[in-house]
Amino acid sequence: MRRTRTRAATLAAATALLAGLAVAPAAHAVTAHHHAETTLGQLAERTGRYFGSAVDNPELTDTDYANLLGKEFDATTPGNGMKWYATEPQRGVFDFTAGDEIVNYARAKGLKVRGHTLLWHSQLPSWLSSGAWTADELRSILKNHITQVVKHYKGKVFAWDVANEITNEDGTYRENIFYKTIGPSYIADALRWAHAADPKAKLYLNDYNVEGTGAKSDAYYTLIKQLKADRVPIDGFGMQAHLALQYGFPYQMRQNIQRFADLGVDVAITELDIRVILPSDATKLAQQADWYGRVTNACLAVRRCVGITVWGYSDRHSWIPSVFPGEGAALPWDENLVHKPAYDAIRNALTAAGS
Ligand code: 9MR
Repeated sequence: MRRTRTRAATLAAATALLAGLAVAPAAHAVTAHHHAETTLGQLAERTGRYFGSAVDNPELTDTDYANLLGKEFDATTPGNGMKWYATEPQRGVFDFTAGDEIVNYARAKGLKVRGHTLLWHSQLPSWLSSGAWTADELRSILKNHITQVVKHYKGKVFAWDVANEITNEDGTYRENIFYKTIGPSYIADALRWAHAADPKAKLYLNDYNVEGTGAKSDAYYTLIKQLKADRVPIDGFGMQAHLALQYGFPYQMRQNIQRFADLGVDVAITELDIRVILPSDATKLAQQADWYGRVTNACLAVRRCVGITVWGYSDRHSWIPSVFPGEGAALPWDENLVHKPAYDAIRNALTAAGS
């Protein structure tokens, strides 16, 4: 919206003057209106992308937080609600309460939902992680889990992180329970089972420390190339992007996104946050803003980078302080739901790309 005054605004200002009121508040209201009109989600949509935020179930009871999330974003990912411990707490007994709660919230707010995650080494129910399974048993457990969960959310989840964090930093396969019991074939099978359960859902592999070029992203490049050659249904690569100022910006991020796109898959930034060593200050927040802008621009530069999701949007709710004591302030809004410089950097990048 341009800031030129409409005839109606001029008339309103004149009326206000006549009524003895100051004009300044009216000008302020125009600015506020301008912000209310274009959300990050809408700006992303103008570029053919989405801009999402993760949400964890308990956060839905934080009304201000849930309302702002629903207004500003056009996509969401459950932080925990669709993980194995939540969806199949006992063998063959499924519980979709937490995931459904987020899907229903998302529907009410008009957000689309990324599903996270069908298979991960972490947050498994103890019946599964402590069991001694043969390869055949575990294969059928995995197949049933994926089939039930993906069928339940068919048409409600547009993309799934099918396999999460399946490689080590050096690019070798992570020795999770599935790898140790079944071997590496579990990855292609998981993708095939998910595809059979919902042929329209976009199926992703997802990991951290893969935003730049290096041994770990090289391993995914080789794996996805092979999966494509074998005609395994793989649609996308998720780069979590849990970044930290003290470790430097990912090396050649745009080129890295591009090389995956060139394999014929989509790329998504799935769990973006950029933590700082506390206390944060203006210098750190400025650098953080620069990085948020760079990540956004790296995605915007590649046609097949389809969207960005922040892992929560406010420092009020973040996984970081409990996992990395002394670090945090990683998100574009502060604890009071006030924008930080990072918000403006994202907004500016999206605006420039969409105009
Ligand atoms: O945000 C999630 C947090 O609430 C959980 O305690 C944590 C458990 O490991 O998982 C967090 O989300 C993770 C995501 O599922 C996978 N990538 C790393 C995320 C941060 O740990």
